[in-house]
Amino acid sequence: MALAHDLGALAIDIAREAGELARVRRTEGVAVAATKSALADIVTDADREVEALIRGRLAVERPDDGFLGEESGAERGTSDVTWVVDPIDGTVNYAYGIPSYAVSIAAVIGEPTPAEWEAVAGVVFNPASGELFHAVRGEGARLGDRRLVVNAEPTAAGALLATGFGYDPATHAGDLARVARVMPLARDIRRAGAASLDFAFVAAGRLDGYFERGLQPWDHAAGALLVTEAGGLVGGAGDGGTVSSDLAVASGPMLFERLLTAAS
Ligand code: LIP
Repeated sequence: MALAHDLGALAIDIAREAGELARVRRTEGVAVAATKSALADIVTDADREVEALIRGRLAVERPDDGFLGEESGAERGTSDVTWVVDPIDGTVNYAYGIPSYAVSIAAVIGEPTPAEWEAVAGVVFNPASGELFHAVRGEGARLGDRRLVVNAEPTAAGALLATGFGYDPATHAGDLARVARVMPLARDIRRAGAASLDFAFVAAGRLDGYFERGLQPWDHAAGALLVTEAGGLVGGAGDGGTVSSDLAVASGPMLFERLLTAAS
């Protein structure tokens, strides 16, 4: 699909520029601009500045497309393409200076909701590590130029799994109960603090699987495509087929059903 390939190339170019801005602002010192859904749900001036850069580039390059961003909201376009953007995923890591955060940009076609859209291109770029994960539908997932493949199944020691916890303390008991239900599948659990990188690490075989409740569309739009283009499966609550705020699950094919059942 020539369009998807072109959208992917544009996403990479913009992600690199946006990531460099985020990296520079981090070196200059990061200020919390506001809190959102909970005291722990922060937004920094850099989040807003980086999203403005991304949105501005897209307005020039793809003026008819829609936009759905964590910080500046949604705007429908007149084309069939919507850009789903988390300018700095792993905001709390970013604010604390933990070098595990990413610019996440996805191009989707169709209705701009996770249950309806088809992601056709995605980029997850960690400017602190320089690692740029990218995928175009039908063309595979890559870290730089290296093709990515998920772990088909965990070793006999169990699965190395990642998860996360919501910003609202009232959700922590349920999230911890979910970890307890999943633990019999695991050799260990990682909590890296950036959903897009968790998906990217599943795609790269650095994790056997990932599960989390409470993700927003911009947290998973690009990362889920990385996983499926690397031969993995993604899904969530209900029929298990769609990632949503109720539940996100991603893994290689042999683990997926067990992980989805335990995490549901
Ligand atoms: C974050 C996710 C993380 C999750 C946090 C938050 P943000 O996104 O990447 O996996 O546990 O609650 O949703 O807020 O840094 O863009």
